[in-house]
Amino acid sequence: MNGNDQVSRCGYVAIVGRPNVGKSTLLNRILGQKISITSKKPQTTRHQVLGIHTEGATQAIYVDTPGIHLAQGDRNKAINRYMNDAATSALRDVDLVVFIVDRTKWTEEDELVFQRIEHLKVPVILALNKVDWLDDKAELLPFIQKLAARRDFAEVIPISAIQGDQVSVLEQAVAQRLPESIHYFPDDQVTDRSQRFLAAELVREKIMRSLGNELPYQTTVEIEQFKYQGKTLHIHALILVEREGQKKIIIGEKGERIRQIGRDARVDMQDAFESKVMLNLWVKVKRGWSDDDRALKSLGFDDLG
Ligand SMILES: Nc1nc2c(ncn2[C@@H]2O[C@H](COP(=O)(O)OP(=O)(O)OP(=O)(O)O)[C@@H](O)[C@H]2O)c(=O)[nH]1
Ligand SMILES: [Mg+2]
Repeated sequence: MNGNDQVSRCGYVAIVGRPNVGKSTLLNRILGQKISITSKKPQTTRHQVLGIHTEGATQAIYVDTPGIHLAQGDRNKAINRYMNDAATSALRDVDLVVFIVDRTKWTEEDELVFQRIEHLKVPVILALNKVDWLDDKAELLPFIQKLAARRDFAEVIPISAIQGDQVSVLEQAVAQRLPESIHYFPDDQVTDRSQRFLAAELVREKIMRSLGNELPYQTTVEIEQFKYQGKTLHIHALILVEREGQKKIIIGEKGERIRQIGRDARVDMQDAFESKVMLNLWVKVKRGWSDDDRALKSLGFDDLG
């Protein structure tokens, strides 16, 4: 597996934190490609996504997770329970945890995440993200001291996932703590997710990014066709919403919004799949999909280990 006499290392690294702190941005930055979608809105990631980063003799298998969030009102739906479970289950059997916070902002949801990692036996690295947005770096120290009084962190690293600052320091800190082991995945594999999954996610990302506050959470995407005809990849994606009115919003005035979503998604797909892509989008009302365990399962929300 490794051509020199370096020790072979491999292990699982959970990336956890409340919604919107930059977990998926960090994963994409480490891998140098987009495998997990990101947006300004909380609760963008819904599934566990593995990002496999192999460098020389070391293979770090990062687990991107949905942000752990409080159940309240509408958020106490089946899909929200699924997301919190997906995040929490990622903490089982990992070798290392990267706990991400947004600078020195500490909310009730950060506290909730912290309580889930507080007593873990594996090392936890604390990453303070978005420091490119921090005016006064002196703010970090008292914040770190307070947290470090509550649990021993293997390392505390201020980073900017979006600009890449200190991300290699974080990668090093991870690499040196991985157990000696053979690699679990082939060295050229970057994720456990299929291209179909990524295609659906890219459509959802554009929906998240182009719509107002509530609607994105009522939406999911199913890929109905994913096949090559000659050199062109033909993708048909079905956007499911909860209500008729939501369908109208996604389609937009004279279909303008859905065309824009399609154009943006297609650009990313061509990049990701290194192929010409023809993308067709449909919108359909499927009432109650987000609060119905059976419907969720049939839509692929059934991957909890
Ligand atoms: N300024 C700045 N913005 C960042 C940084 N990292 C992430 N962001 C932004 O923060 C927002 C949330 O990023 P995501 O990576 O989607 O966050 P997440 O933690 O995966 O969120 P969920 O999937 O909802 O749990 C996006 O708008 C990112 O561009 C950073 O280092 N600096
Ligand atoms: Mg995410």
